[in-house]
Amino acid sequence: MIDKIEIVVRGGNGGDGLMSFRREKYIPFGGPDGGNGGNGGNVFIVTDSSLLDLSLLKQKREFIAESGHGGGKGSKHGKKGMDLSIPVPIGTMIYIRTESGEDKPLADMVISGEKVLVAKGGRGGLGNVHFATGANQVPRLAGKGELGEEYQIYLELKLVTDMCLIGYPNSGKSTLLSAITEARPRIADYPFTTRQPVLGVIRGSRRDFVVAEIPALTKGAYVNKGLGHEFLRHVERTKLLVYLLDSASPTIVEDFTRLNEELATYRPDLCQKAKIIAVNKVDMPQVKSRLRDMKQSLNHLDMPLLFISALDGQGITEFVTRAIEMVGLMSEGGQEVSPPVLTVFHPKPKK
Ligand SMILES: Nc1nc2c(ncn2[C@@H]2O[C@H](COP(=O)(O)OP(=O)(O)OP(=O)(O)O)[C@@H](O)[C@H]2O)c(=O)[nH]1
Ligand SMILES: [Mg+2]
Repeated sequence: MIDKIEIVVRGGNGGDGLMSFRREKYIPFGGPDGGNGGNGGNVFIVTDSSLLDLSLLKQKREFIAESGHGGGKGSKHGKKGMDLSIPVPIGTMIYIRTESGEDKPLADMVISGEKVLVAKGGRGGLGNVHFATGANQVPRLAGKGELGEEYQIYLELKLVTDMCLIGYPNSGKSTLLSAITEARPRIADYPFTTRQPVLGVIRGSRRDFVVAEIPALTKGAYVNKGLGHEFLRHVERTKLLVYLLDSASPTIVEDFTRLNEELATYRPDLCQKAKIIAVNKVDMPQVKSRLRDMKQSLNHLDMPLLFISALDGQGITEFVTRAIEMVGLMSEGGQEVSPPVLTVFHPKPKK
Protein backbone atom coordinates (compact mmCIF):
# COMPACT_ATOMS: atom_id res chain seq x y z
CA MET A 1 0.00 0.00 0.00
CA ILE A 2 1.41 3.36 -1.00
CA ASP A 3 0.25 5.85 1.59
CA LYS A 4 2.80 8.66 1.18
CA ILE A 5 4.06 10.21 -2.01
CA GLU A 6 5.68 13.39 -3.31
CA ILE A 7 4.61 14.80 -6.64
CA VAL A 8 5.20 17.93 -8.70
CA VAL A 9 2.23 19.79 -10.13
CA ARG A 10 2.38 22.49 -12.76
CA GLY A 11 -0.42 24.55 -14.27
CA GLY A 12 -0.32 24.93 -18.04
CA ASN A 13 1.40 28.01 -19.40
CA GLY A 14 -0.75 30.77 -20.83
CA GLY A 15 -0.78 30.99 -24.63
CA ASP A 16 1.00 33.97 -26.18
CA GLY A 17 -0.95 36.91 -27.51
CA LEU A 18 -0.54 37.47 -31.25
CA MET A 19 0.92 40.47 -32.99
CA SER A 20 -0.73 40.75 -36.38
CA PHE A 21 -2.43 43.27 -38.64
CA ARG A 22 -5.48 42.95 -40.76
CA ARG A 23 -4.39 42.71 -44.37
CA GLU A 24 -7.16 42.43 -46.85
CA LYS A 25 -7.78 43.56 -50.36
CA TYR A 26 -9.27 47.05 -50.47
CA ILE A 27 -8.60 47.59 -46.75
CA PRO A 28 -5.06 48.99 -46.87
CA PHE A 29 -4.68 49.92 -43.19
CA GLY A 30 -6.75 47.29 -41.44
CA GLY A 31 -5.20 47.88 -38.03
CA PRO A 32 -4.07 45.39 -35.40
CA ASP A 33 -6.02 42.10 -35.13
CA GLY A 34 -3.86 39.81 -32.96
CA GLY A 35 -6.01 37.87 -30.43
CA ASN A 36 -5.24 36.93 -26.82
CA GLY A 37 -3.63 33.69 -25.85
CA GLY A 38 -5.79 31.17 -23.93
CA ASN A 39 -5.23 30.56 -20.21
CA GLY A 40 -3.26 27.50 -19.20
CA GLY A 41 -5.14 24.56 -17.64
CA ASN A 42 -5.36 24.22 -13.84
CA VAL A 43 -4.30 21.19 -11.83
CA PHE A 44 -6.80 19.81 -9.33
CA ILE A 45 -6.65 16.97 -6.82
CA VAL A 46 -9.91 15.06 -6.64
CA THR A 47 -11.04 12.27 -4.31
CA ASP A 48 -12.11 9.04 -5.93
CA SER A 49 -13.92 6.60 -3.66
CA SER A 50 -12.85 3.62 -5.77
CA LEU A 51 -9.18 4.15 -4.87
CA LEU A 52 -7.71 2.50 -1.80
CA ASP A 53 -4.23 4.02 -1.84
CA LEU A 54 -1.90 6.35 -3.72
CA SER A 55 -0.26 3.71 -5.93
CA LEU A 56 -1.82 5.18 -9.06
CA LEU A 57 0.55 8.15 -8.72
CA LYS A 58 3.68 6.05 -8.31
CA GLN A 59 4.63 5.78 -11.96
CA LYS A 60 4.17 9.39 -12.88
CA ARG A 61 5.44 11.93 -10.40
CA GLU A 62 4.97 15.09 -12.51
CA PHE A 63 1.55 16.35 -13.40
CA ILE A 64 1.40 19.19 -15.91
CA ALA A 65 -1.83 20.66 -17.26
CA GLU A 66 -2.13 21.62 -20.91
CA SER A 67 -0.87 25.05 -22.00
CA GLY A 68 -3.22 27.62 -23.47
CA HIS A 69 -3.14 28.04 -27.23
CA GLY A 70 -1.77 31.17 -28.87
CA GLY A 71 -4.08 33.99 -29.97
CA GLY A 72 -5.20 34.00 -33.62
CA LYS A 73 -5.72 36.50 -36.40
CA GLY A 74 -8.99 38.34 -36.53
CA SER A 75 -8.77 38.97 -32.72
CA LYS A 76 -9.41 35.28 -32.06
CA HIS A 77 -8.84 34.05 -28.51
CA GLY A 78 -6.56 31.05 -28.19
CA LYS A 79 -8.16 27.91 -26.71
CA LYS A 80 -7.83 27.39 -22.95
CA GLY A 81 -5.55 24.54 -21.89
CA MET A 82 -7.36 21.48 -20.50
CA ASP A 83 -7.50 21.14 -16.72
CA LEU A 84 -5.85 18.12 -15.16
CA SER A 85 -7.38 16.17 -12.28
CA ILE A 86 -5.27 13.91 -10.10
CA PRO A 87 -7.37 11.21 -8.41
CA VAL A 88 -6.61 10.30 -4.80
CA PRO A 89 -8.37 8.08 -2.25
CA ILE A 90 -10.63 9.52 0.44
CA GLY A 91 -8.54 10.38 3.48
CA THR A 92 -5.67 12.00 1.57
CA MET A 93 -4.06 15.01 3.18
CA ILE A 94 -2.41 17.51 0.85
CA TYR A 95 0.67 19.44 1.93
CA ILE A 96 2.39 22.03 -0.19
CA ARG A 97 6.12 22.62 0.12
CA THR A 98 7.04 26.23 0.75
CA GLU A 99 10.25 27.90 -0.34
CA SER A 100 11.69 27.33 3.12
CA GLY A 101 11.15 23.59 2.63
CA GLU A 102 8.28 23.37 5.11
CA ASP A 103 5.21 21.26 4.27
CA LYS A 104 2.12 23.37 4.88
CA PRO A 105 -1.29 21.68 5.03
CA LEU A 106 -3.49 22.67 2.13
CA ALA A 107 -6.49 20.37 2.41
CA ASP A 108 -7.76 17.21 4.04
CA MET A 109 -9.84 15.29 1.54
CA VAL A 110 -12.46 13.34 3.42
CA ILE A 111 -15.47 13.62 1.11
CA SER A 112 -16.00 11.66 -2.08
CA GLY A 113 -15.68 13.83 -5.19
CA GLU A 114 -14.00 16.70 -3.31
CA LYS A 115 -11.85 18.87 -5.58
CA VAL A 116 -8.99 21.17 -4.63
CA LEU A 117 -7.05 23.50 -6.89
CA VAL A 118 -3.33 22.91 -6.43
CA ALA A 119 -1.73 24.79 -9.34
CA LYS A 120 -3.28 27.53 -11.40
CA GLY A 121 -2.61 27.78 -15.11
CA GLY A 122 -0.87 30.94 -16.37
CA ARG A 123 -2.96 33.69 -17.92
CA GLY A 124 -2.86 34.05 -21.69
CA GLY A 125 -0.97 37.06 -23.11
CA LEU A 126 -2.81 39.95 -24.70
CA GLY A 127 -2.95 40.26 -28.48
CA ASN A 128 -1.78 43.47 -30.07
CA VAL A 129 -5.39 44.58 -30.54
CA HIS A 130 -5.30 45.55 -26.87
CA PHE A 131 -2.28 47.80 -27.21
CA ALA A 132 -3.76 50.09 -29.85
CA THR A 133 -4.18 53.66 -28.61
CA GLY A 134 -4.83 56.98 -30.30
CA ALA A 135 -1.11 57.68 -30.21
CA ASN A 136 -0.08 54.20 -31.30
CA GLN A 137 -2.40 52.74 -33.87
CA VAL A 138 0.19 50.24 -35.08
CA PRO A 139 1.22 48.41 -31.89
CA ARG A 140 4.07 46.09 -32.69
CA LEU A 141 3.87 44.22 -29.45
CA ALA A 142 1.84 41.46 -27.86
CA GLY A 143 1.82 39.90 -24.39
CA LYS A 144 3.56 36.59 -23.61
CA GLY A 145 1.54 34.00 -21.77
CA GLU A 146 2.29 33.69 -18.03
CA LEU A 147 3.93 30.55 -16.72
CA GLY A 148 1.69 28.15 -14.82
CA GLU A 149 2.18 27.80 -11.05
CA GLU A 150 4.48 24.99 -9.99
CA TYR A 151 4.52 23.31 -6.60
CA GLN A 152 5.96 20.35 -4.88
CA ILE A 153 3.15 18.49 -3.16
CA TYR A 154 3.34 15.89 -0.44
CA LEU A 155 0.35 13.56 -0.15
CA GLU A 156 -0.29 11.45 2.90
CA LEU A 157 -3.14 9.02 3.25
CA LYS A 158 -4.89 8.49 6.55
CA LEU A 159 -7.45 5.78 5.97
CA VAL A 160 -11.07 6.64 6.67
CA THR A 161 -12.59 3.36 7.84
CA ASP A 162 -15.50 2.11 9.89
CA MET A 163 -13.44 -0.25 12.01
CA CYS A 164 -9.81 -1.19 12.50
CA LEU A 165 -8.62 -4.57 13.69
CA ILE A 166 -5.68 -4.12 16.01
CA GLY A 167 -3.75 -6.63 18.02
CA TYR A 168 -0.49 -8.42 18.60
CA PRO A 169 1.14 -10.62 15.97
CA ASN A 170 -0.70 -13.86 15.18
CA SER A 171 -3.85 -12.90 17.06
CA GLY A 172 -5.85 -13.75 13.93
CA LYS A 173 -6.55 -10.32 12.40
CA SER A 174 -6.14 -11.51 8.82
CA THR A 175 -8.20 -14.64 9.49
CA LEU A 176 -11.00 -12.48 10.93
CA LEU A 177 -10.79 -10.00 8.03
CA SER A 178 -11.13 -12.81 5.53
CA ALA A 179 -14.02 -14.31 7.50
CA ILE A 180 -16.09 -11.12 7.48
CA THR A 181 -15.10 -9.51 4.15
CA GLU A 182 -14.04 -10.56 0.68
CA ALA A 183 -10.42 -9.51 1.39
CA ARG A 184 -7.87 -12.33 1.22
CA PRO A 185 -4.77 -11.26 3.17
CA ARG A 186 -1.97 -13.74 3.78
CA ILE A 187 -2.51 -15.87 6.85
CA ALA A 188 0.36 -17.68 8.53
CA ASP A 189 1.43 -18.73 11.99
CA TYR A 190 4.50 -16.53 12.11
CA PRO A 191 4.50 -12.93 13.38
CA PHE A 192 4.19 -9.88 11.12
CA THR A 193 2.72 -11.73 8.18
CA THR A 194 0.76 -8.58 7.39
CA ARG A 195 3.17 -5.75 6.74
CA GLN A 196 0.80 -3.19 5.24
CA PRO A 197 -2.77 -2.23 6.19
CA VAL A 198 -5.30 -4.37 4.37
CA LEU A 199 -8.82 -3.21 3.60
CA GLY A 200 -11.98 -5.25 3.27
CA VAL A 201 -15.65 -4.40 2.93
CA ILE A 202 -18.64 -5.82 4.79
CA ARG A 203 -21.61 -5.53 2.47
CA GLY A 204 -24.49 -4.11 4.52
CA SER A 205 -28.12 -3.87 3.44
CA ARG A 206 -28.13 -0.09 3.61
CA ARG A 207 -24.45 0.65 3.19
CA ASP A 208 -21.06 -0.99 3.12
CA PHE A 209 -18.61 -0.95 6.03
CA VAL A 210 -14.89 -0.60 5.48
CA VAL A 211 -12.69 -2.71 7.76
CA ALA A 212 -8.90 -2.37 8.00
CA GLU A 213 -6.37 -4.76 9.40
CA ILE A 214 -3.53 -2.74 10.87
CA PRO A 215 -0.15 -4.52 10.95
CA ALA A 216 0.50 -5.99 14.36
CA LEU A 217 1.52 -3.78 17.25
CA THR A 218 4.38 -4.73 19.50
CA LYS A 219 5.54 -3.30 22.77
CA GLY A 220 7.00 0.09 21.96
CA ALA A 221 5.18 0.49 18.64
CA TYR A 222 4.75 4.17 19.41
CA VAL A 223 8.50 4.67 19.47
CA ASN A 224 8.70 3.00 16.12
CA LYS A 225 9.42 -0.54 17.22
CA GLY A 226 8.05 -3.23 14.95
CA LEU A 227 5.75 -2.07 12.18
CA GLY A 228 2.92 -0.63 14.19
CA HIS A 229 3.96 2.98 14.56
CA GLU A 230 4.20 3.55 10.86
CA PHE A 231 0.55 2.58 10.55
CA LEU A 232 -0.99 3.87 13.76
CA ARG A 233 -2.04 7.03 11.96
CA HIS A 234 -4.50 4.91 9.97
CA VAL A 235 -6.33 4.26 13.21
CA GLU A 236 -6.94 7.97 13.80
CA ARG A 237 -10.00 8.23 11.60
CA THR A 238 -11.73 4.96 12.28
CA LYS A 239 -15.04 4.83 14.11
CA LEU A 240 -14.53 1.59 16.00
CA LEU A 241 -11.41 -0.06 17.37
CA VAL A 242 -11.56 -3.83 17.47
CA TYR A 243 -9.04 -5.20 19.94
CA LEU A 244 -8.39 -8.72 18.80
CA LEU A 245 -6.92 -10.82 21.59
CA ASP A 246 -5.58 -14.34 21.40
CA SER A 247 -7.37 -16.52 23.93
CA ALA A 248 -4.36 -18.84 24.11
CA SER A 249 -2.36 -16.06 25.73
CA PRO A 250 -1.92 -16.57 29.50
CA THR A 251 -1.90 -12.81 30.05
CA ILE A 252 -4.98 -11.74 28.17
CA VAL A 253 -5.99 -8.81 30.41
CA GLU A 254 -2.47 -7.40 30.33
CA ASP A 255 -2.46 -7.87 26.56
CA PHE A 256 -5.44 -5.55 26.32
CA THR A 257 -3.98 -3.01 28.75
CA ARG A 258 -0.68 -2.93 26.90
CA LEU A 259 -2.37 -2.48 23.54
CA ASN A 260 -4.40 0.36 24.98
CA GLU A 261 -1.27 1.99 26.44
CA GLU A 262 0.43 1.65 23.09
CA LEU A 263 -2.34 3.64 21.43
CA ALA A 264 -2.53 6.19 24.24
CA THR A 265 1.17 6.88 24.00
CA TYR A 266 0.87 7.46 20.28
CA ARG A 267 -2.18 9.72 20.63
CA PRO A 268 -4.14 9.93 23.89
CA ASP A 269 -7.44 10.75 22.20
CA LEU A 270 -7.40 7.40 20.37
CA CYS A 271 -8.44 5.75 23.62
CA GLN A 272 -11.65 7.75 23.60
CA LYS A 273 -12.84 5.96 20.49
CA ALA A 274 -15.51 3.30 20.66
CA LYS A 275 -13.97 -0.08 21.35
CA ILE A 276 -14.93 -3.70 21.25
CA ILE A 277 -12.89 -6.62 22.52
CA ALA A 278 -12.95 -9.80 20.48
CA VAL A 279 -11.30 -12.81 22.07
CA ASN A 280 -10.26 -15.07 19.21
CA LYS A 281 -9.37 -18.76 18.80
CA VAL A 282 -11.96 -20.03 21.28
CA ASP A 283 -12.15 -23.25 19.25
CA MET A 284 -8.80 -24.36 20.64
CA PRO A 285 -9.29 -27.26 23.08
CA GLN A 286 -6.84 -25.93 25.67
CA VAL A 287 -8.78 -22.65 25.82
CA LYS A 288 -12.22 -24.04 26.54
CA SER A 289 -11.55 -24.80 30.22
CA ARG A 290 -10.26 -21.26 30.79
CA LEU A 291 -13.09 -19.40 29.11
CA ARG A 292 -15.11 -18.71 32.26
CA ASP A 293 -12.17 -17.20 34.13
CA MET A 294 -11.21 -15.18 31.11
CA LYS A 295 -14.73 -13.81 30.77
CA GLN A 296 -14.77 -12.81 34.41
CA SER A 297 -11.49 -10.97 34.35
CA LEU A 298 -12.23 -9.21 31.05
CA ASN A 299 -15.72 -8.20 32.19
CA HIS A 300 -14.04 -5.87 34.69
CA LEU A 301 -12.96 -3.73 31.77
CA ASP A 302 -16.62 -2.86 31.23
CA MET A 303 -16.47 -2.96 27.47
CA PRO A 304 -18.37 -4.86 24.77
CA LEU A 305 -16.83 -8.32 24.83
CA LEU A 306 -17.24 -11.15 22.34
CA PHE A 307 -15.73 -14.60 22.10
CA ILE A 308 -15.09 -15.76 18.58
CA SER A 309 -13.26 -18.18 16.38
CA ALA A 310 -12.27 -16.57 13.12
CA LEU A 311 -11.25 -20.03 11.95
CA ASP A 312 -14.44 -22.03 12.48
CA GLY A 313 -16.91 -19.12 12.49
CA GLN A 314 -18.09 -19.33 16.13
CA GLY A 315 -19.51 -16.02 17.30
CA ILE A 316 -18.69 -14.27 14.02
CA THR A 317 -22.27 -13.33 13.14
CA GLU A 318 -22.77 -11.82 16.60
CA PHE A 319 -19.48 -10.00 16.29
CA VAL A 320 -20.37 -8.44 12.92
CA THR A 321 -23.86 -7.49 14.10
CA ARG A 322 -22.52 -5.84 17.23
CA ALA A 323 -19.71 -4.03 15.43
CA ILE A 324 -22.01 -2.68 12.73
CA GLU A 325 -24.50 -1.59 15.35
CA MET A 326 -21.78 0.36 17.18
CA VAL A 327 -20.52 1.98 13.98
CA GLY A 328 -24.10 2.88 13.05
CA LEU A 329 -24.72 4.44 16.45
CA MET A 330 -21.68 6.57 16.08
CA SER A 331 -22.61 7.81 12.63
CA GLU A 332 -26.03 8.85 13.96
CA GLY A 333 -24.90 10.15 17.33
CA GLY A 334 -22.15 12.29 15.86
CA GLN A 335 -19.54 10.86 18.23
CA GLU A 336 -17.28 10.41 15.28
CA VAL A 337 -14.05 12.38 15.44
CA SER A 338 -14.63 15.21 13.01
CA PRO A 339 -11.89 15.83 10.47
CA PRO A 340 -9.44 18.50 11.58
CA VAL A 341 -10.17 21.92 10.19
CA LEU A 342 -7.19 23.07 8.23
CA THR A 343 -6.54 26.54 7.01
CA VAL A 344 -6.45 26.74 3.25
CA PHE A 345 -3.10 28.05 2.30
CA HIS A 346 -2.36 29.83 -0.95
CA PRO A 347 1.34 30.37 -1.37
CA LYS A 348 2.70 32.74 -3.95
CA PRO A 349 3.72 31.00 -7.16
CA LYS A 350 7.41 30.59 -7.89
CA LYS A 351 8.86 33.52 -9.77
N1 LIG B 1 -7.37 -22.28 16.07
C1 LIG B 1 -7.46 -21.08 15.56
N2 LIG B 1 -6.44 -20.56 14.88
C2 LIG B 1 -6.58 -19.33 14.35
C3 LIG B 1 -7.77 -18.57 14.50
N3 LIG B 1 -7.59 -17.39 13.89
C4 LIG B 1 -6.35 -17.40 13.37
N4 LIG B 1 -5.75 -18.58 13.63
C5 LIG B 1 -4.40 -18.97 13.23
O1 LIG B 1 -3.46 -18.07 13.81
C6 LIG B 1 -2.37 -17.88 12.93
C7 LIG B 1 -2.18 -16.39 12.66
O2 LIG B 1 -3.31 -15.93 11.97
P1 LIG B 1 -3.32 -14.56 11.16
O3 LIG B 1 -4.73 -14.34 10.74
O4 LIG B 1 -2.28 -14.56 10.12
O5 LIG B 1 -2.92 -13.58 12.33
P2 LIG B 1 -2.56 -12.02 12.23
O6 LIG B 1 -3.01 -11.39 13.49
O7 LIG B 1 -3.11 -11.45 10.97
O8 LIG B 1 -1.00 -12.09 12.19
P3 LIG B 1 0.05 -10.95 11.71
O9 LIG B 1 -0.43 -10.41 10.39
O10 LIG B 1 1.33 -11.69 11.58
O11 LIG B 1 0.07 -9.95 12.79
C8 LIG B 1 -2.68 -18.67 11.66
O12 LIG B 1 -2.01 -19.90 11.72
C9 LIG B 1 -4.19 -18.88 11.76
O13 LIG B 1 -4.63 -20.04 11.09
C10 LIG B 1 -8.85 -19.16 15.23
O14 LIG B 1 -9.92 -18.60 15.43
N5 LIG B 1 -8.64 -20.40 15.74
MG1 LIG C 1 -2.21 -10.50 9.40
